[in-house]
Amino acid sequence: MSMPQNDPPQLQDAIADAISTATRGAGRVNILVAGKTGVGKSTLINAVFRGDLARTGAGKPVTQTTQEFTRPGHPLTIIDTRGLEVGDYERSRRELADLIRERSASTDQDRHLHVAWLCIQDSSHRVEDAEIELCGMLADAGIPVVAVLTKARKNSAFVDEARKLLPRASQVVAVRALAEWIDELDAELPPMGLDRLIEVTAQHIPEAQQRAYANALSTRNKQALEVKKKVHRRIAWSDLARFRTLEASFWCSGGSDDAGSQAVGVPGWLGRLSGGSRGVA
Ligand SMILES: Nc1nc2c(ncn2[C@@H]2O[C@H](COP(=O)(O)OP(=O)(O)OP(=O)(O)O)[C@@H](O)[C@H]2O)c(=O)[nH]1
Ligand SMILES: [Mg+2]
Repeated sequence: MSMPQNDPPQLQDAIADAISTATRGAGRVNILVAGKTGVGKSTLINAVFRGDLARTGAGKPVTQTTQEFTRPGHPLTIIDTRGLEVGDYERSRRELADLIRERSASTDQDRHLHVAWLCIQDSSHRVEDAEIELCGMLADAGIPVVAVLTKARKNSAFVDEARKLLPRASQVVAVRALAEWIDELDAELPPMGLDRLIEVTAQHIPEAQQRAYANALSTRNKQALEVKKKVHRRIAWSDLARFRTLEASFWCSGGSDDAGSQAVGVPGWLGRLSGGSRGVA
């Protein structure tokens, strides 16, 4: 396990202030953190919260299930997800898709996802199809995506390339969550980019909240419409069955009793469809 130890105090204050400003009076804000395994998602969360909340580590994948982190006094939740792994990509993708769908449709606004941090290791110098697909999946759900180039060096040359490769990402930000000792320079590079990450995230929050709310509303409306359609279909079939019974008895009785439809309550539209004019609506 590792934790950020060398954040300068002014950076810590800037992060705390930016989070407070971003979330003030805005209800809960939920940020989803996703990306390949080992790119530094959990380390980034610890850096933002200045704590040792999420388990991190080298070697094998660490974060196995979705975990939520909040900091007392801040209406911000960061959701750490299982890393996308080459061998098990389908499972991670499905879990993320389910999470996005369930959160987007939630009637509880506090569960909506407002911004996503798609983490890509800066030194990889490449964006994989899985990351492009994930970015599209998030953008399709109306969630603004900030591509975060992790473990980055200052003035990363990859930022511009990543912008081109991820046109659906709203922003690309390079960060270094941990201070790093560089032998060649005989110096320590301090953490960087965290304040910028919070700043660009904050810019998206008001719009993201409105959009998340609108999405949930439209999903609920769609669901309500589906229920309505099903009920209508059910009514139509049962009416038709009753109409057939009525029609059979009408012809059996010599075809003269036109009051029969009223007795069994055939709806007007069905009566009109069948050529009758006396349906009871
Ligand atoms: N030098 C340096 N190392 C980092 C940085 N961020 C993360 N790491 C290291 O990268 C390794 C993986 O970090 P994690 O945060 O566990 O990565 P993850 O994306 O959460 O990985 P999974 O949980 O397996 O998906 C750890 O050894 C971290 O210490 C950084 O900014 N600089
Ligand atoms: Mg992790």
